Amino acid sequence: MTDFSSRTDAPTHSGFVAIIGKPNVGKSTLLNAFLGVKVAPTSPRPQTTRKGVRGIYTTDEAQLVFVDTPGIHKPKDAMGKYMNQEVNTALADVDAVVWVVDLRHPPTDEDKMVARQIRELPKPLTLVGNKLDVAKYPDEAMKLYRALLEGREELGEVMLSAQNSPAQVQALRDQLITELPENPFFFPRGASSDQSREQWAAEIIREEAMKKLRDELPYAVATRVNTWTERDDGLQRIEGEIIVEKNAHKGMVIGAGGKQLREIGQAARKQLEVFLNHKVYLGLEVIVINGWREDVEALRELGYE
Ligand SMILES: Nc1nc2c(ncn2[C@@H]2O[C@H](COP(=O)(O)OP(=O)(O)OP(=O)(O)O)[C@@H](O)[C@H]2O)c(=O)[nH]1
Ligand SMILES: [Mg+2]
Repeated sequence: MTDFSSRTDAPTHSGFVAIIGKPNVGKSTLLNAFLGVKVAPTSPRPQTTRKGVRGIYTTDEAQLVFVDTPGIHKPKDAMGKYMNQEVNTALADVDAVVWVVDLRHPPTDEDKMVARQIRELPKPLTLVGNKLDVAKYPDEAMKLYRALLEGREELGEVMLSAQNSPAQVQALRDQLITELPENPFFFPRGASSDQSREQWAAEIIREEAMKKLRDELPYAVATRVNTWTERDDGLQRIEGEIIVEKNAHKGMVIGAGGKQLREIGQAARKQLEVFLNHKVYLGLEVIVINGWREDVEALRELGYE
């Protein structure tokens, strides 16, 4: 393992913390808030995150690597199985775990599934009650979530809003840093994520597609960025694909007169321009890979491996 920590002689601390929970509770929003940078896609739809993305926060002496994970759920297809597998891998690899719950509601069966997976895990665990800004009975809800971990000792606990309470999010991050083991850094100091820029841009495109599409379509879509070139004047020329699983979906994504595809492209381009601080040309094409969600080979080809 390369040691990137040779800036001072002081011992460095670093480690991995998984952010887990059922779909849609705000895990990716919390990851982005921890870092102050948009690393992961977020959307009002459950099962937005598909792959365990690492987001990296580095100080002079410490490096905290968060692993954002897909929401734990009952899988319906090969994609869903892959997603739950990503959570299991993350749980096995990390030094500590943050369990995010939605304080607006009492626990559901999915929360119970999550609790069963982590209750006896011999790793530091923090229960994060999220969406405090919109919860009517946060204390009561928190009590019910806590009860799912009965018998579990040394539980960290905090209620916050990943979206609206940066001070609490930073306090939690700083607390997690104090618990890191002594280690060299795993990533270079400047890195904010383990994704390539192409993977990151593909996720932004997928986020916008998921927000715009209806019914089953958001789940039938994958995205990929194939080429990215920079012009002399700084313009970023990005060519991407939206992959659907059957021919009939193609027109539904493109929309009448190409309107919907144009809207997805415009929204994604705007986000990319904000984060890259450059003008972006985004070319999008819709292609069909038959039944990709059920096809392990196709999943691998699309980066879900
Ligand atoms: N009001 C409010 N909304 C939030 C908060 N945190 C997240 N959300 C919203 O909750 C929705 C889901 O957020 P995500 O971060 O995508 O949730 P997730 O847990 O990563 O979801 P999956 O990847 O699908 O498992 C989005 O619409 C967010 O804007 C919060 O603190 N308050
Ligand atoms: Mg997510």
